[in-house]
Amino acid sequence: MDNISDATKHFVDLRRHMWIAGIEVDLRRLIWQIAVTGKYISAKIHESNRKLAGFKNIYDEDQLALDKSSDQILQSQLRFSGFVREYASEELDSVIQIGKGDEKYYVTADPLDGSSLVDTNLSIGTIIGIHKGPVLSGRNSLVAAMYITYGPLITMVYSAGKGSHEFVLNREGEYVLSSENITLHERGTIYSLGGLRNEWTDDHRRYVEYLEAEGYKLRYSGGFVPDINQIMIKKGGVFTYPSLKTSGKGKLRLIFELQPMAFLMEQAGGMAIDGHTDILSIVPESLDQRSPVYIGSKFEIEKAREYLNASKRKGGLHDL
Ligand code: AFP
Repeated sequence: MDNISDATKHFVDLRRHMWIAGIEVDLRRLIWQIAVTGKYISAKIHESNRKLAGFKNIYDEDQLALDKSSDQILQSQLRFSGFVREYASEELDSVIQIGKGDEKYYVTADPLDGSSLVDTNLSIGTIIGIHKGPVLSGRNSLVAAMYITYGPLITMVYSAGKGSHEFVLNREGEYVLSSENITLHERGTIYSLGGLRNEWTDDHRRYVEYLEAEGYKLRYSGGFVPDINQIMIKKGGVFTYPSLKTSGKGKLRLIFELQPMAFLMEQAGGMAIDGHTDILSIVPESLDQRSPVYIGSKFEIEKAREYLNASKRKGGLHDL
């Protein structure tokens, strides 16, 4: 899609952007509905005043953990939207039908990722995948993805297969276009490293040492959404939560966290692999499936693939 002329860009809100992009009407409405829900979740975060599960609110009612109340807000918004047939969430044990059964879309949600960071006032976020079929299908069914970052500003990045675009929630409560067709550079300058160093495999450790020798700057908050958002908005770098000695599949969940972010990163000209295979090419076998991840600009991800496969090549490491 051509960039909207500068004259109108500052006044392009989310609905107008999706209409100009020619996105299918029900998908436009669903993305809009979820973006609006982000405002309610943000209000819940501020209302919670750092109270989490187990505390009483002012009505002496049990205060739900923020991630559970965020899930309930999403469910209530999507249940009668008319566009969502099934809903899967990190907060639920199974996929639930929340439509009549003839709706077009299936939604995955990490309603509030990084909720353990709320008490530190660090940024956290919501991650959404929108599928045209059952959600355990990876690239074959994913048609859109978005994340909302609750930080000093509320920002939202979405893609429906025509580039990744960032919007900022303004004082009037409108999502206004701030960065259209985000395009990552070939390589970046930041790296974001999950997992305990003493649990890293040798190949992963050698990859990290390479990045450090190249002068990459460490940026890691413990929140997947802001850590990915930083690579998206700075247009390069790598986030990794690798396979660990004690947990071969790493920590992050394939359908709720990794595949939506992989979709957005690929739409921005980046890549996402598990060390060998594209994240989006993995067909999930269960809702709770986890995967190692290397996600960001192409240079760093291809370099990761080289290091992660080094020990498989005869004679071990070559000059990489
Ligand atoms: P919480 O949702 O429990 O805060 O976990 C956040 C997360 O799933 C993801 O957002 C981070 O990238 C990752 O965990 C951080 O994990 P470590 O705490 O092991 O660094």
